[in-house]
Amino acid sequence: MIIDILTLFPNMFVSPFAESIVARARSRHLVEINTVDIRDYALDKHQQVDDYPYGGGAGMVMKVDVLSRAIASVTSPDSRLIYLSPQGKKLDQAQLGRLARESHLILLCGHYEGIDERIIDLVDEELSIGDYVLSGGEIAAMVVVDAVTRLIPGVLGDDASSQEESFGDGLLEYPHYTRPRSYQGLEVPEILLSGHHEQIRLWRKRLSLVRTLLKRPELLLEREFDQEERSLLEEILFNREKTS
Ligand code: 4GX
Repeated sequence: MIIDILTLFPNMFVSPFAESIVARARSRHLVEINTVDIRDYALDKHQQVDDYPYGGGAGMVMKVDVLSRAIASVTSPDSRLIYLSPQGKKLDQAQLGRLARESHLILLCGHYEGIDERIIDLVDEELSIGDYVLSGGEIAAMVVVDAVTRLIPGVLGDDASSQEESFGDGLLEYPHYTRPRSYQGLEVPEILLSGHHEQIRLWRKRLSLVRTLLKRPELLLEREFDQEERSLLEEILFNREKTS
């Protein structure tokens, strides 16, 4: 996948994408991440990228001609242009799964009061990372790149680690433990030391269900349950042994 990021602050992306999983995915050529400095497409002698809003009011608006040239410089037949904004559809793991199947994403980072509305006509989709106001789209773009990259086939180990964890299957993660077995009187649950893989799997599934029920019950409404999960939920809710 190719990801082009259009920004006035390309330096902001250097270290976040030079570390950890994203850096490794880049060096293995599983993802190519480029930043484009929008200011390079301001052609006047002051390299002006923003201007006063028509109609008056506070703040500045990013200029349509500058943005349009910056976008054209990276557009390809299969690129998808995404504008990060609080007015967008809320990002979730399902949206990310969809983005991870694209071959070329262009992320447009707005600043000031936003972009000239005429650019919205060129945008394929508007995405929000949450209902709060950032000072620019850069950090939102970093969130998208990080969360999409780890879904690209081959980026994580070939185990089920991207699917198994929180939200991958619509439930919160079960608790994890590593050595030492006993720490200041706090013990690792006995079942995890037992070597009974099937019982461990069921214990983990039960704890995922309990956690989700207690911490994020609304997630359960968006999810279907298989027979095993129904039986575990019944056991959790009514303290009964599993029936069917
Ligand atoms: N999820 N921001 C966009 C510029 C802006 C201002 C007004 C449209 C209208 C954000 C978010 C976010 C800050 C990025 C304002 N655009 N982006 N920027 N929440 O808060 O994605």
